[in-house]
Amino acid sequence: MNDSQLDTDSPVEHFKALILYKLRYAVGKDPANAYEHDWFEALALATRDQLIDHWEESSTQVDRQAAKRVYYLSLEFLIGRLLIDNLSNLGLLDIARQAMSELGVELERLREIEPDAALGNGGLGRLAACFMESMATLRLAAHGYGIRYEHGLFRQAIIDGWQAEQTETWLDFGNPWEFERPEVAYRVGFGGGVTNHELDDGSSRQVWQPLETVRAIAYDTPVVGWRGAAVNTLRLWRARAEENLQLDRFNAGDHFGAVAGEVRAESISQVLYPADDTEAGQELRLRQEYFLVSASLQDLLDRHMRLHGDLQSLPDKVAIQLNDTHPAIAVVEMMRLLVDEHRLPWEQAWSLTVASTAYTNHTLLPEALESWPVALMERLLPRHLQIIYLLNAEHIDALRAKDIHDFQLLRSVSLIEEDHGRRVRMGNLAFLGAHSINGVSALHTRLMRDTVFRDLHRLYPNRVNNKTNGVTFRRWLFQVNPGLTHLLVDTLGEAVLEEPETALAQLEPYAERKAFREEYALCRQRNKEALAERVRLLLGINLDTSAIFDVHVKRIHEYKRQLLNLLHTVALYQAIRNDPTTEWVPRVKIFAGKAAASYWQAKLIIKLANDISRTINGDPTVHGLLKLVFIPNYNVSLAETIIPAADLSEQISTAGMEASGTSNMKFALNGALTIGTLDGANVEMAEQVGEQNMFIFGMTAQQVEARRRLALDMSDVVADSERLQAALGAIRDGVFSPDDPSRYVDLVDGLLYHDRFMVCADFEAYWTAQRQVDKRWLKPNDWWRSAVFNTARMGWFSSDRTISEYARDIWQVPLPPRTPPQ
Ligand code: DL6
Repeated sequence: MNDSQLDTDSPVEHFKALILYKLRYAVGKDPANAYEHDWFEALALATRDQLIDHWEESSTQVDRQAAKRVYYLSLEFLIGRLLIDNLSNLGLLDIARQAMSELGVELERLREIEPDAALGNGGLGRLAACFMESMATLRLAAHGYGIRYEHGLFRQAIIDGWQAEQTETWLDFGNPWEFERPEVAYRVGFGGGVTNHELDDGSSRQVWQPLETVRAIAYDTPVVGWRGAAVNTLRLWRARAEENLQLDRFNAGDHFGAVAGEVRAESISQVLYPADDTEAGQELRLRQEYFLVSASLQDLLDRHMRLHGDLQSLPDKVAIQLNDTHPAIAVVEMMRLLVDEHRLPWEQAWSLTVASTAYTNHTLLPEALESWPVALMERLLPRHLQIIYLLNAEHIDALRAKDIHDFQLLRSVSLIEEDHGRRVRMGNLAFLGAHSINGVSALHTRLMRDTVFRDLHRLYPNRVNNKTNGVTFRRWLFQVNPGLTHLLVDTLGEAVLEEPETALAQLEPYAERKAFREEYALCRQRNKEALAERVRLLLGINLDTSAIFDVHVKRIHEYKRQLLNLLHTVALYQAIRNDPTTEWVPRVKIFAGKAAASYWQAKLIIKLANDISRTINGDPTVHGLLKLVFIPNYNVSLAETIIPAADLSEQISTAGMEASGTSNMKFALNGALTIGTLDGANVEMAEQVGEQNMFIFGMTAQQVEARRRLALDMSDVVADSERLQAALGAIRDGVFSPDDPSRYVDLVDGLLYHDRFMVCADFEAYWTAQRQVDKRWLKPNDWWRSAVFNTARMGWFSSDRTISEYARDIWQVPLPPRTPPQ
């Protein structure tokens, strides 16, 4: 379509014409026959068109300035839906709404049609998505590299109270945001052997001859910043076989065998996080990690050579950030590419690698610290194992040369774990190969220095640094809470939209104004009604929106202590039943979250939540006072409805175990009060909003450590609390599971005698804090004052702040000045 066909002064008319054009010529439909999905696609394509010129300009400008680029390598990008994100960042939301409405289609309906791109498990993947948006907003030249999983995180169905995993199919109707780039393809090898080639100059060279090669094909999605500031690229790789169909085998009648290679190759990008409780699952996971890393490094080195022509400048032009250890094999692959392919001397290759690479740690949980069996690595990546051995030998020799001979220390900093079968430690590898190792909250970083990386930190004291997480306010305030955003803009002006980090602080005095508090509470009431409606449609349960919405949504994990909240629910239920005449404060307990498919205990916790829900919700004695709902299939979109509707945010992990948390920030930003432990970023939230505006309870990380050393048997603690005894007793005796009375015997015994997560130990403190919640709720002025304060003080938790710190301290990339909106 040429411009004259679109020549109209009205932006709405113009956009309408674009949509109709896409509907006709890209989707192949006319308005009379278009389904809602056709309209969604036409709108998405019309929106994407608005990004292209800017995308081109952003990248040309970076090339022209020969600027440094950030490469964010992550096995996960939990993107969610993109339609509203893109429209809103482009400033087209109202125009699109009006255009669609004039075409007879509600934008809200189309929003719901878009599938969630669930290419991540939880906080780590969502952080990567927030970072991508912030980097574009800050006009920092960045590429995200990930895998284009055919199937994202499983859909959770709740069947008879149990979690059932169902295949997620986000690509069923295609993906209008991406561009397939079949011309951008790299070969990634696996298996085979390494041979030593003597060269004419007397030196030798190792040559890896893989047994199998897979092609990585690029799919690019533009990521636009706020007000269209810049458009960056999220490049996701899809695995394809070298040869799609072995025609000779097919023609010989071996129809399945003819496609076996294709299936094997493509399995790499089939599923996010394949279950790794089998050897085959572990192998596939390592194949995924290496596949992402190899394709991405080949791509970035190609770009670097094309633009700069030499490898010496690599650290000046390239900053590689490893999102956890999942892509840590990058350190070794970079060495392989520089030494074997580009023929750089080993020492030089190593210093370029370290200077270009940085690593973010996201967990201290021993079971989540990756290590790979040496035998698997040898079979799959023989050249990489050689390089790891060489690096390790140099590393240990260098320490000995410095007169460090402490056997325990050498053992602990080695790249190879010798104790439980020989394994390659990916955390140590990432530490050694990076110039910066950062934690994601102040407490987490301190614990990293004191625990997992204690010895490596002593050897390299300047590497560990902290970068407390943040979230993008564009999505987690403006989009999810338009009512509150309008109120903020009416009150504080447009600055809230441009620089919320600073503007929100101006809200503080309004916490003292009753009229403002009432308006604020009204916005939140509307959000609660929207959530209640959603729950009614999903579960057929009516929620009382005047009750406290007490929300615990996140992955189900023992350290996140959904069990502590369930014990509180049972204790409250018993207390109400024992004394129905007391003026109880009505509560709705809202749970949501997925358990890893092979994590039995977490799945049992889901079942328990559903068992308790059935009993409580069916008991007339507590009617109107207590309800529990478990909302199935927690994902980004559901979070977008739940978070702005929460009154109370449950952030109650065992202190020392949650690296940071990011939902804690989203809830507080939207005005929920936090009940939480001094864990992860809760600590810094308490510093920002003041403990008087939160409900902090429980043991500190230090106390947890001390209690663990003392004993995990909690008989003494339980003996001291009748309430806890009664709650545990009811669960153990099958009050909530009459169909299988012994279902929870082991679970309760675990809490009693081996309470690794301090559920019993923190119970009384939690109960007391919950009663403080009730008291504050009964004083609406106090409650809403605290809520407004939470919103006002959350500016620091913007991912723009976090990214600015990464840029300044780790990547050393200057940020362009922020431009005022056009
Ligand atoms: O840093 C993002 C996010 C933190 O907010 C959570 O506290 C932390 O649990 C999560 N870590 C992971 C680690 N998984 N692995 N490996 O998801 O990171």
